[in-house]
Amino acid sequence: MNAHKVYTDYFFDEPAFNTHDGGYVPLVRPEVDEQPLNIPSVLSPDKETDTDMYYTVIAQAGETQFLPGAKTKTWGYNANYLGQTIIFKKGKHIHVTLKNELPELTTFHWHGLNVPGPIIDGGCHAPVYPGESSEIEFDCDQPAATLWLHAHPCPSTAQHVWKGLATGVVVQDDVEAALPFPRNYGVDDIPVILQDRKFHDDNQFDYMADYDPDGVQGPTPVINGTINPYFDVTTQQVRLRLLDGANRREWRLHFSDDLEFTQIASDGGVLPEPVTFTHLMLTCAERAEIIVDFGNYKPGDEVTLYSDDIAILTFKIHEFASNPLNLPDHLVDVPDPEVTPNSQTHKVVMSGMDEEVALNGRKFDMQRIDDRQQLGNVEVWDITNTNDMDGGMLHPYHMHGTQFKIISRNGHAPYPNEMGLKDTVSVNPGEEVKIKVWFNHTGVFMNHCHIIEHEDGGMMAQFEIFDPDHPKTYKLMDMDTLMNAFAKERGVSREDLDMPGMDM
Ligand SMILES: [Cu+2]
Repeated sequence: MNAHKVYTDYFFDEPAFNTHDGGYVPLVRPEVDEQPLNIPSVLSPDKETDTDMYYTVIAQAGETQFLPGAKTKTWGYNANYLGQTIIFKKGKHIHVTLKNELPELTTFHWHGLNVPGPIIDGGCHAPVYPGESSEIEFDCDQPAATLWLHAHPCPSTAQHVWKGLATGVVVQDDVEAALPFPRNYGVDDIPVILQDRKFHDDNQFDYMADYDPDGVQGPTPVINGTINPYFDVTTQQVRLRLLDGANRREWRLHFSDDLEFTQIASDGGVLPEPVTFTHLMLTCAERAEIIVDFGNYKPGDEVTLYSDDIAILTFKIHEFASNPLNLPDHLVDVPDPEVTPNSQTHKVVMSGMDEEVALNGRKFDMQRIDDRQQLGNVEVWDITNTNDMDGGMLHPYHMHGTQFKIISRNGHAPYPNEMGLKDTVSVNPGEEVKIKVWFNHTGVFMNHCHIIEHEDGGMMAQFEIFDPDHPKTYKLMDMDTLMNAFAKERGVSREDLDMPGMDM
């Protein structure tokens, strides 16, 4: 890399940080022994041919030893908490059996995957009932990226994710494989899933006790499901696939010694150019792949990753061979298609806090299609955050089924690490973000704030991507069916369902 600029601030408006929220829960470093960072194992395919890959993903209940003493009751994918990392190769036809071994319905949403909606996408229209399974298949046809799988059963997404239903999904392709990035999984290429939790009596989660309509937080950092984790560094460069998997929390990341690090990828894949930072903020659902170069450290040294001023992950330096970071100035060509002439501009207004949150002034309705875009078109979506109460709050805006390009923030260029593909963009209070959106598939998809309690609270809408030559009708799930199923599965009356948020 040439002499380059090093960015030393978080870009976002400081008054809008979640620390200013009345209900903000500061992180506290837990007073327990250090644990080795959990590295999720890779999900093995059930079967593999030259063209096709077959997997089984099981949503299951289990117990996790987070803290000394009692184990915590948790949920996960092929694991007790979080899940195994799922690796898809671009160009393959993927078959997944989705199995629900939980006591209640859930859905399997592929966050960031360009697949048809609404069933394969796995939003609220695709419940898998307890003891049942369903089969999906799709072509993996998008650039290498760090995506994720999480539950999305409205309006219980937040509770399902809080219990552990989230895991990393990695897409690999030949373009990324040719770049000089670390890619030895578990050694110099590791997922870092950032979450926070509160532990109650007997080390259990108690989502309802912690409920806050602006997003549930806990004081304890939980990284890949590990409390107070450390990672043994045995290579000069380590690639971290950071995912903000928290319901609400923003992570303001920086290392001890203000160590510089280089972002190489965002939500949808590799950035056109590497960007060097000392400080990086991630908001809910965003991903950033960074490379950390430990070349200035010697065996026995420790490097700490902080969020604000709380240590969340320690890197213990061991002997390694010299291998300085040497990235090209240009990494990949990012698709940037022209906006379709005379196409409409879609308006999305995010407003409110607490129970008042809304999208375009309305609450989510599972049977209402709020917007439409023609397949093949590239159209502008104009996302505004009107929320300036008490300084307002950031809303991370997510669209299912696509990776988009950010055009501008309040008429100015996007942040330097927003030049690649994104599926989630955080919008400052009072800001208007224009994005360019196109799709590979038809379907009904959801768009929403990714503070998960806000989406459960109705800050969500639906749009249809249609092909005029092949019109489709969709049988959409309705809230009554879902709520009655939840009530039956939980053995309570519908009025007693602990589902805050959306008007039901
Ligand atoms: Cu929000």
